[in-house]
Amino acid sequence: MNSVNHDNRLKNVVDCRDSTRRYYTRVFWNKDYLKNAKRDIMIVMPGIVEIEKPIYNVLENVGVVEIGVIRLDGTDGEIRVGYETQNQTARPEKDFKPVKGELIFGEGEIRKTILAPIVDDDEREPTLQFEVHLLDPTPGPGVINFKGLGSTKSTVVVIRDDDSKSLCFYVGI
Ligand SMILES: [Ca+2]
Ligand SMILES: [Ca+2]
Repeated sequence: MNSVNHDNRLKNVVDCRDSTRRYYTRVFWNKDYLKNAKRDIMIVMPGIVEIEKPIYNVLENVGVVEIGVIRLDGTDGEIRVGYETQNQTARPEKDFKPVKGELIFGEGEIRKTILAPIVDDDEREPTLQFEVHLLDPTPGPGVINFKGLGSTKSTVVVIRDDDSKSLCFYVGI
């Protein structure tokens, strides 16, 4: 249970768990504020946001990797989250196109996608990888108690080469 002092309309904010062990939040408004309010209890559940899978395995010729970003444990109000690719063994522009941006989840929206283009070449290469990170989770106007990112804050995109079959080895007798 957490007391909240930064907003004098609020009496209390209580973190709860439902039968599926998901968190939600009940917000109790002050009586003074409630003189003109219709309900004495509002449930405000902006949820959390995280990447759908911790790893994406793709072939080099996939074209574009579609990375799911999901909103869990509530869909009240608008929330925003930034994203950015981070190089590892995969080289920007040569192996993948770096992307960076912001996703906006409107009220009720539970899934967005990040599109990360993969570069197909004719070279034989080892398996390469890069990461996609979520950053700067931000509640929209009027949204309180946004818990930000869930446990899967980043993902690894593993790119397998598709050119090795063009290499032939002949063993002479
Ligand atoms: Ca190729
Ligand atoms: Ca290749």
